[in-house]
Amino acid sequence: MSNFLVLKRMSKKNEIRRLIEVLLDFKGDKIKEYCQNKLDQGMDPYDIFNELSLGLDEIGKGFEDQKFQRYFTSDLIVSGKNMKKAVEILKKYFKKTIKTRGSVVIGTVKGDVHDIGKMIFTITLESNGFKVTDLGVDVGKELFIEKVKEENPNILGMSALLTSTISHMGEVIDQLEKENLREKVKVIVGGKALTEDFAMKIGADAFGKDSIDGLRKCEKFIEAQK
Ligand code: B12
Repeated sequence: MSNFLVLKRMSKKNEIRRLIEVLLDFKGDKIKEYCQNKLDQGMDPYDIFNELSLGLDEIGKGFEDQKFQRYFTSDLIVSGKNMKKAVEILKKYFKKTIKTRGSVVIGTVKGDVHDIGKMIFTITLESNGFKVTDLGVDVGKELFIEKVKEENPNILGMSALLTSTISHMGEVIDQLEKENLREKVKVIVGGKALTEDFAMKIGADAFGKDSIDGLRKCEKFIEAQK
């Protein structure tokens, strides 16, 4: 391997190590400093989320590793808290559009409490003119249906990060059909545990691989409804 490649790999490793250090800082001071430094350097807030997500991925992998578990539930908790702090700090830097383009009801499905990705998707939608009603986490099909009836949104969004909870998305879609609501609302799903294939199999209208992809698909729905 050339010296250049070795150096590049080393600096990437160091960057990830630094991200993990920031995400696992128990006091939560380093994340504020990190976000402020990146903003001062002129980095886009969305790119800061993406960079931090690389660190979360590493922590996730180290948690999952059966042979050599490097991270534990406590690390998931601390990194989750720090990532939420980053969301709070960075959300005010997203530009706002005044004109409302459409409405979205969103939630993380039953049994699942992961909400960072959903929050980032929500901020992305809101800063691009969507009115979003966030139902929170661990949302059962009854509440999704009730809110679709009550708010008549253009789009229903569901998030899931656990392979054990993704099936609930299909149950919500089935219930929409049973109650003759399916034609009235577009359904978009997302979250780490999902694939495009799965989304199509359960009858969703779209899968968002990340929040920008999700936004583009929501924009298409609104365009098509005009
Ligand atoms: C932080 C974290 C936690 C925190 C969550 C804090 C919080 N408030 O969200 C806590 C500590 C609570 C937690 C708990 C658990 N976790 Co956890 N967690 C993570 C971790 C490290 C990061 C998740 C995250 O926020 N990623 C960053 C965001 C930005 O990414 P994202 O969610 O994928 O979102 C992006 C896109 O997917 C998309 N998106 C997301 N939602 C939606 C929705 C729509 C509609 C659209 C369009 C797009 C979209 O946009 C986002 C931005 O681009 C992941 C590892 C990982 N890398 O994912 C494990 C991970 C998800 N957890 C895991 C596990 C196993 C658990 C626990 C079961 C652990 C345990 N034994 O207790 C519990 C389950 C609790 C529960 N019932 O939900 C596993 C899941 C494995 C699986 N496939 O099922 C993972 C993958 C770790 C691993 N590799 O093993 N966790």
